[in-house]
Amino acid sequence: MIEGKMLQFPEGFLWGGACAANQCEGAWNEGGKGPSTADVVPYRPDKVAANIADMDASFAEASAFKDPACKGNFPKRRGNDFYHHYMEDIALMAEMGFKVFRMSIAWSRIFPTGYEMEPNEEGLAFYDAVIDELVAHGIEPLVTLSHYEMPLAISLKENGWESRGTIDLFLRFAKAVFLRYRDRVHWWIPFNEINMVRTSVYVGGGCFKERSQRPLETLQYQITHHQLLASAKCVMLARQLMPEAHIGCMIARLETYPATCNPNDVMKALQENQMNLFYTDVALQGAYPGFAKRHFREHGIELVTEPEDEAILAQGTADFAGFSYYMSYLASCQESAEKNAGNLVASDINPYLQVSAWKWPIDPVGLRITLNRMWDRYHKPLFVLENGLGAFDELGEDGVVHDLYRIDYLRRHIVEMRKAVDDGVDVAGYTTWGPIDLVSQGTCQMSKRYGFVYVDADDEGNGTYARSRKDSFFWYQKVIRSNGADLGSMS
Ligand code: BGP
Repeated sequence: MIEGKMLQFPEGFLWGGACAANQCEGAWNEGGKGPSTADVVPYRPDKVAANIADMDASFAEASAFKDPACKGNFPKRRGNDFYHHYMEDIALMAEMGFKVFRMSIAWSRIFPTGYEMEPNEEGLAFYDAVIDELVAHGIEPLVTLSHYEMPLAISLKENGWESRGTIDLFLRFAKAVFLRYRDRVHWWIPFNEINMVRTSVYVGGGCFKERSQRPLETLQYQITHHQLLASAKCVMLARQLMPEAHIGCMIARLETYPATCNPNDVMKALQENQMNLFYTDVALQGAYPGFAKRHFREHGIELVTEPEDEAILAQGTADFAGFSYYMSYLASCQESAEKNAGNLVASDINPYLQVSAWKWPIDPVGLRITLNRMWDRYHKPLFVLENGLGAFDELGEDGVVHDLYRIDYLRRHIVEMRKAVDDGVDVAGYTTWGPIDLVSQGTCQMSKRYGFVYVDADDEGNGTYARSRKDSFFWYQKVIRSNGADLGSMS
């Protein structure tokens, strides 16, 4: 029987928030942790994410190993000090009613250089405490293994993910954390935004461009090949060690529209969407799609592979497709002079969309489009793993942040997600980015805030790091309590 459906989220829908270890934990050299690739990224407010700097190996080495006084401003060494505030932060998330918390595990907290044979017990114990606290509050942990960081020692020795040897080192890390947390963690993702490598081989792949002999695009896809293999091997290992767990994959979804109805623009948009979905295609369907092989041929990209690779990719397919969604993009055959900024890549200006203070276009309908598009393609559960508005927040005279702009942004996106559910799309959950203010990935600013909870810290690390609830805190609490039925009124 075909029934008219109601606009509502399914029971058990996973509402929550997401963060990354290197943007929130701080304590970069405590608890036996080794330096990571994120610890050497300096403050760079002038950079937009589309313009992420690649890293110079000698600078990275000097700032991590030869500057024990930590001179310079490296905000990811501080994060929002979650390492010392996790109990309070989890209590705040529980107060909002979180069902899930997406977090990452810093590889260099578990294997400080990446080459140790045994994991660092102090690092494991820290995540034990965090996970126990989440579970005690009825919050499901969803763990990303690699979120834009790796032990700097692997980066320097192997040139990060350019080396095939990094796969085994990563699997050692994955195995240690699977074994330790498998009784309490049922949702896992091997890589955050695995397509980041197309923007920065350093951020996404721990790789120093100048140390590679390969042309840039070949290098990017060689790194990707190793990460896709690692991801597939993680899936296989996880199935063996915890058959009930959900193992996903994740991209930054760059939903791309044709700039005009010129068929050439439409074709360009199609191809850009294909190359964005290439990563989830391989992770979910287990093979390189024809369009990617054609792209490699036409661009002279030759990857070094081993005979067993096809079988590994075919066997280790993921269970669900996770993605971040911040904005949509335009494809045009005309070169446009002016561009907006954006997550991972810059976008041509779409005259129908407003932009954030960082010039990221705001397009809630694009979320419904991308959910439908991904569902049509994969027919596997989807998970919106990141969404949110980076904004300058100011404390009102009453000492509270009245972030109606953030509520408006999130509400519009949730409305469109609800419509997608009504379209028949299977959406497992929604985690907003940075529920407790944290350091920006692209610019390292603390002042680019996404949270429901304000953290008293500035870009230089001054402040008490005290937490306070913004207006959006109480709004999200109602959203969760009503399972998305009560979104307040639209502005
Ligand atoms: C995503 C990353 C996150 C996050 C977010 C917002 O691409 O996975 O780590 O930070 O973008 O970007 P930014 O922090 O640069 O505003």
